[in-house]
Amino acid sequence: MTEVITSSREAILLEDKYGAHNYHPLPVVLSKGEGVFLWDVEGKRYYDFLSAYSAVNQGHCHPRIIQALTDQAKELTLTSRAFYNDKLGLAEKYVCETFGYEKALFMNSGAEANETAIKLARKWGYTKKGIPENEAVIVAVKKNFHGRTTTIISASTDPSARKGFGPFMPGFEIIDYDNIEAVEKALTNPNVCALWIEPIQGEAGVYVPMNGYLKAVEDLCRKNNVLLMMDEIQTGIARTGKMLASDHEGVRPDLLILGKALSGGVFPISVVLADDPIMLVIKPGEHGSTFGGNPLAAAVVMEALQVVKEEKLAENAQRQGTLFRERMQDLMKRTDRVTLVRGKGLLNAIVINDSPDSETAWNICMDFAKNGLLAKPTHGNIIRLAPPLVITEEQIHECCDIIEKCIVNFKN
Ligand code: IF1
Repeated sequence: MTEVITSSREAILLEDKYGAHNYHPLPVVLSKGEGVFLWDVEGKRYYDFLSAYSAVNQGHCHPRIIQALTDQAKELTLTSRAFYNDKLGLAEKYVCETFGYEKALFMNSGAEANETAIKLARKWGYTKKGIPENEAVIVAVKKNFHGRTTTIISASTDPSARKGFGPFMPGFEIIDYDNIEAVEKALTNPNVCALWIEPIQGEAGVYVPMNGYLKAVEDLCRKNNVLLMMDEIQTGIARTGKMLASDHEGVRPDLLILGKALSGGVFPISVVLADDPIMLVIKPGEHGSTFGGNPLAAAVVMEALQVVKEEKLAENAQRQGTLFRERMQDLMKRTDRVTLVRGKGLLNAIVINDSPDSETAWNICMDFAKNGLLAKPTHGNIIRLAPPLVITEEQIHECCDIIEKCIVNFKN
């Protein structure tokens, strides 16, 4: 590499000219990260309140994770699954013991892990539940976000995720989220093999279902012999104040789907966890991936999860999250610009007093950036606020001061 980027403007022009236009980023060009902080190419420091959509829960460039990565990178990075490697089994054991399952199947992206869960659920439906071939139905919910593949967007209700990308994969039924009766009704169809949900809907604007919803859903799945397929890609790994968001209600999914912070944001690692009667329906040759379960990923996963446990990041997310929401409640008393704060642990959102197709949330995020804090709107009137879980109480206060100042002074 000979060319070096020296200004934000240069980097933005370059991406604009040579990169596909599938994103509309905030105009900030980052070149360094450490813990809760990011720096742009001009050297300006920011608090990161996106955490790469909850992939860097452990903080940017966590020294232990980077050490594990570089140590392993010098030994062996990839063998493919045509051969065994000396790290994969250790990582499988570690994730199984951490989350309480009998088997693990590693993939790379979150979308791939969801695809894997879909295949497991369908195959289980045919071989164990006795659903007639090609008739399995997976029940999904409105406003879900599970990834970008053509199968996954077939279950999406977001026009911008779907429009122009059909034809779509059949076999999904879409019901209302946070509605127990809708689940009750949908699961009476004997061809349903799985119910597919996020315990908190991230993309929908950090939508937290009512207390007891997840437990009721789990009970209905058991009663109807339907697999509970839980996408904890964004909510898992301590983000919401417990290792899993499902833990808040003592729910144990049949298929647990994890990604993002499983690697501490170092590179894509995802996994599906299940017990033997489900996982073993897939036989050799029926599913896989060149990179899934590579020794580099195995080393990184173990270290990334150890960091979460040893640094007690779930407990910290719980504590700082409560403090954060208290500060936002105070802010709501002082301005009508913020109408709602919601979330669990350090996965939170504030709702801005404007329409979903306004640019207010975007403009507020631009002010945040000017004042040294990076966050991203989801829809025109919702701002997701999700710092790395290593954030301290003092830093939360400092960040709430920035947020407060920007919102109180904001002018359309
Ligand atoms: C993008 C959203 C967040 C996810 C859940 C699966 C995946 C994701 C619950 C797929 C990914 C990301 C992808 C990112 C934006 C982001 C996102 F706004 F689009 F919805 F976080 F809220 N399940 N979420 O949240 O994982 O294949 O990307 O590894 O730019 O698409 P992936």
